[in-house]
Amino acid sequence: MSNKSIYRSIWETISGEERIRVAVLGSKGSGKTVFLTSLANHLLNHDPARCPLNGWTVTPVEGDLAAGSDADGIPLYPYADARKSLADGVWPHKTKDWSVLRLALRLRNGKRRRDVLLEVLDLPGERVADFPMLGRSYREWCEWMGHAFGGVFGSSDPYKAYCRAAASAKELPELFAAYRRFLAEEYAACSLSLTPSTVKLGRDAVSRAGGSADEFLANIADVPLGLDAERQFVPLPPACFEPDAPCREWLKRFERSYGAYRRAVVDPITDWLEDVNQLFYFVDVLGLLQRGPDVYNAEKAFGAQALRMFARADSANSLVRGLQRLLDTFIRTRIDGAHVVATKADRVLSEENRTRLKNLARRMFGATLLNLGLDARHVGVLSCAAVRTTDEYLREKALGARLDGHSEALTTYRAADVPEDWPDGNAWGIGDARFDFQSTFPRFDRREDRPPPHLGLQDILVRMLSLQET
Ligand SMILES: Nc1nc2c(ncn2[C@@H]2O[C@H](COP(=O)(O)OP(=O)(O)O)[C@@H](O)[C@H]2O)c(=O)[nH]1
Ligand SMILES: [Mg+2]
Repeated sequence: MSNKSIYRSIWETISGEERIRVAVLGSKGSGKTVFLTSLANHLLNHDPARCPLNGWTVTPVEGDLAAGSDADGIPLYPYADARKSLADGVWPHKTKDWSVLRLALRLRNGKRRRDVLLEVLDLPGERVADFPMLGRSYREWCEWMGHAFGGVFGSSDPYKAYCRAAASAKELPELFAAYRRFLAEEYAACSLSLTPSTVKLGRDAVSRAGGSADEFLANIADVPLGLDAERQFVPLPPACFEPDAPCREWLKRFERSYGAYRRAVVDPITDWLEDVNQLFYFVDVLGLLQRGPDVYNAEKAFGAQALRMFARADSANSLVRGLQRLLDTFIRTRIDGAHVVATKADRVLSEENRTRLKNLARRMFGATLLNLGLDARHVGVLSCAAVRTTDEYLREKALGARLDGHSEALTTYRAADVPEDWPDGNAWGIGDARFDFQSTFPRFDRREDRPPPHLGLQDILVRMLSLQET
């Protein structure tokens, strides 16, 4: 048990309040922020008819919905703003900073009563790419980068080219230019593992993109590879650790800059995560079907890496232990549940399609989940729509939804079917017409005491709050 877990147990004994810490992770656009808003709305205004929880009812404990930041300086999730945006019929803006939703709740079921402090993390997906820095010295991180891009997640030619350039680089600008080139090529190949992640999403909340490698490269040309221009760092290949390698002179400098970056950007988040007991990894299966095999591969690598960070340290499974030694410094959590959630399930018609959605997510991450070393009853794959934006006309095999941001009018359209398995890579391209799942606009009532319609939110809540029938 970590020190933190001991503190938590003591706190729970004194206060009679359980603390449940939840990490919601997933790549950009997988639906985390919308989920948090709907979840908070339902818990603050629980209506068992809208969200049945095995006989439990939830009421918020008065006065604990402070805005701003909590005692540790962690920003609190801007629930009111996000809800207002959704009630205005627009999706929330992209998440630029991490934040925590904190809800003090009283749960009742007959004579049973529980007081729960629920804390849920909302994290911009980009930051997950920095997690491998956790617990690693600069040198260990360099080794990890070599492993990760040199075979474990697929062999990266741009990384090999970068290593060759680094070994012969004479000046820092030359070295940094070579690393930026590598980042740009990875970006163009849809990789989600761009680190340091502030290149993609600055701490000033500026997000950078581009249509091609060159365009992305132009957009990051002046962005520091580290906290600022004076504290830049890049991984050095093994050749640079040889006694008389010229690039060795940069070692000390990079060690310092790397340490500063880790302390400022990575450690606060991973410290928080150390005390997590429930993990939900979100995946936008429908988006992947639309975007083709490159994005699928990138998401699979990214998700597996994120999930494995939470593997139980004491896992009895030797495969897990072997993997951890090889590539992960993992988060020493007390985690006891991990779920993968296929989101936006309201964009398809019927239970059958939603089951297929779940199956596709299981094919991607099922094996990784089982290997985390958790009790099999506490891992699983679910599908969900945090807000249901469509009406279902089963007989016509059609959906009705607002497809246009400007009008209130509903459009009725034939919804595409989810395939039974991931398509064959060669016969699956970007924008494949078979996977035309429409984007819709949110439906939140202006009245806050009417939480939004949803699909399957209760299944997530039951697991998150441990409300399973006994
Ligand atoms: N139809 C539907 N679309 C959703 C739902 N949740 C998210 N979306 C879509 O996915 C986008 C990204 O959601 P968001 O929560 O911001 O993703 P995040 O980057 O993981 O926080 C939104 O702008 C919506 O277009 C949902 O429950 N139903
Ligand atoms: Mg977000």
